[in-house]
Amino acid sequence: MAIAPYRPLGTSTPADSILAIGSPGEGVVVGTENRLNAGRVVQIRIRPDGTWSYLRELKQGTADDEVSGTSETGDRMGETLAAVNTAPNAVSTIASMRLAVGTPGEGLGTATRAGAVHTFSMAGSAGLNDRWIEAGDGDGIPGTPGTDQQLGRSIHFTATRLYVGMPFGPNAAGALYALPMSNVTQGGTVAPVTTYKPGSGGLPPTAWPSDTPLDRRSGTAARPSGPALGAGPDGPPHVRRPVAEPKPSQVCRFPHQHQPTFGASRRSRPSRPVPLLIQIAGVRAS
Ligand SMILES: [Ca+2]
Repeated sequence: MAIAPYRPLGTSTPADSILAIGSPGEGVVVGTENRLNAGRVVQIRIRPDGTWSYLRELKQGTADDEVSGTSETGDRMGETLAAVNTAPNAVSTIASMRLAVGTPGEGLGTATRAGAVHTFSMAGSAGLNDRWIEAGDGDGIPGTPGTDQQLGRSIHFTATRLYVGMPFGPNAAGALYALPMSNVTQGGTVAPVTTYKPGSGGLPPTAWPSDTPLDRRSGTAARPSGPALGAGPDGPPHVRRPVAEPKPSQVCRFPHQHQPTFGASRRSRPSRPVPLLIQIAGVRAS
């Protein structure tokens, strides 16, 4: 699911919300065939009093309807969603209410599960605002669609960019692409894309040892504890980092704990307890 605040015309605050609900396991009937796990997305509007109303359904359907693509078995459209209101204090518009829909099971050519991303507006019809993004199609994701790349498995919106993670190739340790909003808006121009990948831009050379086998289907087996760059479930992905050490103020101490007296020999006499008031004052000041 993904939700964004919504301010209708004639109101002074973004008190409403629009919620997108993905159901990637949904079968979609095309002709007489029920295509399992084709997936779809439903959008609803929620009002401050808790009531809600249906807005629209997004599904690939057939090749000649208003949404790009065709519902096929295993597309899993809606497996990931990202939503943003880029101007929450203004009356919401088609341009400000953005929604991205991941379809990581999308097959492209001979590449199964290559993946794709749709972008829509949460405040307008699907057909007028749908932009299809796949590797190498000119929107800023480089390369060509590859088997099990699963583009769309990790997406995140900010007010200015759509972040698209590609944890399963073609870069062995994953990569993250920040696409400017114009790149993901129907009719928008293609602006330069920022690429984050191990070994460039100050990132360490690898997100995990390069000789570690990776299960490209599940993305979990045979992998050490750190995720691939681009593998975060909902937000901008991350690289492995060392476990943070606690700050002194975060270390729990009990009143009965003793500390050695200054200048005293630890072997010749026992330590004396630190007065409780001093301990409390130290915690409050830290
Ligand atoms: Ca499809």
